[in-house]
Amino acid sequence: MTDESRALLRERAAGVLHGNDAGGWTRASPHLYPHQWSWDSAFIAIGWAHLDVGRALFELEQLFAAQWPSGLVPHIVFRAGDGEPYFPGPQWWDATRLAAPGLPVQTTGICQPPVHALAVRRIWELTPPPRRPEIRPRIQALYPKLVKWHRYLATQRDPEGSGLVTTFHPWEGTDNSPRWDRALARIEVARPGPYTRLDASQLGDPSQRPTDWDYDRYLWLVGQLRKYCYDDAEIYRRYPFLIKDVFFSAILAAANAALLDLAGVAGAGDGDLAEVSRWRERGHAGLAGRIDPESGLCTDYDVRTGEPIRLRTFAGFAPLFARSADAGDVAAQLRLLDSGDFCGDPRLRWRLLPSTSPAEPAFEPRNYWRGPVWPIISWLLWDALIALGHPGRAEDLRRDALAQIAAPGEFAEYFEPFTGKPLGSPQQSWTAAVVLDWLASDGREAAPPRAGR
Ligand code: 9WN
Repeated sequence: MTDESRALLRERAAGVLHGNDAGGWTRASPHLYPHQWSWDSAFIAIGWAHLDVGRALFELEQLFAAQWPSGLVPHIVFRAGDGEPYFPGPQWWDATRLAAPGLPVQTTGICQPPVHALAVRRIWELTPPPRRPEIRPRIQALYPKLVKWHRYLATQRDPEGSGLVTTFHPWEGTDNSPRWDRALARIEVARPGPYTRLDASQLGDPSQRPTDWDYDRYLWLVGQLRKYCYDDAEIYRRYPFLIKDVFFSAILAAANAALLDLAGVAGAGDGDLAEVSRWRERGHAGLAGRIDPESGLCTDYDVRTGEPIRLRTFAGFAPLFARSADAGDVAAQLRLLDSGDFCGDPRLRWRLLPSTSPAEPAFEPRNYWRGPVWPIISWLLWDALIALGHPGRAEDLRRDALAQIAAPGEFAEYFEPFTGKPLGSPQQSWTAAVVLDWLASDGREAAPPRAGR
């Protein structure tokens, strides 16, 4: 890319964030997702950090203002007015009344991968020295909330102490990933009541979105969560969809490492540090124990049936996303990453990790989490490859990821892996945010360990 085209791309990415800025929080996308989403906010904050570190931190402060007393950070904070509809809206969840009555805003009652501590670490790295006196106390105020959030995941979502987080709903990150198909298929009668979807018509192409079969089950599960008043223990006893999600768990392990890196800045106490270190170690051990000896991929498992979920998806690289300490595991995973089942498939337009392997029978190149490439997943992998000491592979990834977005010139939600066609929502905030970070990261691959005082 020429300097001129990079400058133009940067300007346009910044324009997407400004365009979606609702004043202190950012819409995940202008029409399809008009509210504040949890892990979107974390990536968005990384993008804002390149424009204004104070604004970046405010994004997360706003999100954590909706944190539940249990520590859960809800997956959506419903901040847009009635004029900007999203389905399913707050009435489907009734979550704050049932589980967090003091909250000033309506939220859903599930959560998403905890990318937030990674974002805070990046914000601090990008804070120019003159602004540190202003930013440091704000990070100090946010830090205990991050610890509380991670504690919720490490305890309420892992009563077994396995190091692996149990997810309660496909909407806890990667909606229609084939990883959930079997667990959803076990739900025989899913009558959530009448409803009208908005997503498929808004996008104009239902083939890029989950099916009605999926939505029936998503909404029925929301009804079950409501019935159990979002009580984690009760859900664990009675609810049908409980998955040990290795990708979610990997992000928690990486985020725990980020909290440890931020300890000096935040003035963290010894008790917190010992606890966070324990969660991180337990996370690494839990993931190592889920590597399938045959495929080398990390496997989720279904808590209800005890069955492993053996599918070739991006989540199989959880030890990489977690920045595993085991060099042997990392080397084996890197070989798999560039094998013909993943980035080495010669049909790929760019050598980027697809959400589902083209070799997997469930693969669909245009359908959401069942095949397309997601820039935020590329970002997480890139960030992990740097931390793991693989600058060359990280740099190739960054170059391809930028080219994928620059070619059509669209900040799409996801991309068709063979043609590079932009799919899903245009002007997706988190896509613009990771572009801003990539564009500013020349030479970052060679950087020494990050986030000092
Ligand atoms: C449901 C906002 C969100 C992302 C999710 C992505 C998609 C929502 C939807 O959009 O999910 O939460 O309506 O499809 O799957 O990861 O946070 O960008």
